[in-house]
Amino acid sequence: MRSLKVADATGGQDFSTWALTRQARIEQVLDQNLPSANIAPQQLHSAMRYSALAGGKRVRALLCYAAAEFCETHNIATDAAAAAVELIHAYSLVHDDMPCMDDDNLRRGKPSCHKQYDDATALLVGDALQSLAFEILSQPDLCLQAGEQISMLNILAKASGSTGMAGGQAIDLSAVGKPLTQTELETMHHLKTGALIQAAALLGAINGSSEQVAAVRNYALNIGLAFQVIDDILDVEAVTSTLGKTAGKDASSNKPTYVTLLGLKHAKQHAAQLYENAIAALAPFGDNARRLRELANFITQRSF
Ligand code: GRG
Repeated sequence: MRSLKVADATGGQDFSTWALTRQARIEQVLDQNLPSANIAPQQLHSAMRYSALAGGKRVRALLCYAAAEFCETHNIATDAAAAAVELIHAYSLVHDDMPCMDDDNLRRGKPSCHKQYDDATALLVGDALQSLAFEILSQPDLCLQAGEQISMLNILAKASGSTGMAGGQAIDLSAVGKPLTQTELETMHHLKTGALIQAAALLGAINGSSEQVAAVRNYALNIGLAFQVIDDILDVEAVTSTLGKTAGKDASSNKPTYVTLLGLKHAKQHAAQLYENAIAALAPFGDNARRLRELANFITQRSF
């Protein structure tokens, strides 16, 4: 896995070490929860593991862990929440790459799921990863109050569904070749990318005070959008080998993006403003919010 390189200016455990530890942890949690490829149906289980393991920056899991540490409540339920969000994310990438959606052959530096296996398997992989996410988060032994656990399930379900990620994807598919206003583009990305990013942070903050939860919500709203603006910029500026997915895909698919709408310079300014908004939301919390700030920095400075 590629490491997240961000200089540590404040002493203590640097961000890279913090992130690598948690990336290794989420990899282990996912590995333990995904069915073995030796169990029938072997091909489906093999394809689920292929799509969900050993790849990706694990930004959503890191957000979940950082928010839990911010609220000083990191526990077994945080691992379950982080895994559930990463599984929903993995499912969305598998389906997004299929010929009926974005039709991409490369994901995380490897052939996308439907290329490595076939379309029917990829469809089932997405379905099964989504179900597994909810299975993990609904386990009865997570040491949570029932109401709290239902709230977590509700957060994840809403963020994934037609008024969240799936709805954003529907708007995205219907927007190809059409000019969108900045407000329309923002609504689409709040749903498609932002909703799950916000859910990741809110699940981590499930035991936080109302002030902490409000700050995390505001932070994640801004950083979720910043994530997408940077994604649009990288699609133009980065190369396929660095991204691990096809660069220049937005332009070749005639998709409206922040770069086509605002131009590269203003898209970068917009990302910087969203980063500032995210940091401002954490202002009252001093060093307790350090990891959230560092993650905001990573998300907006990343090169892949
Ligand atoms: C199919 C319901 C459904 C939804 C798909 C998330 C999504 C919606 C499509 C992915 C297309 C895309 C490239 C969106 C841009 C933002 C994004 C989610 C990028 C990929 O996330 P990263 O960079 O990926 O966190 P890794 O591989 O690091 O996990």
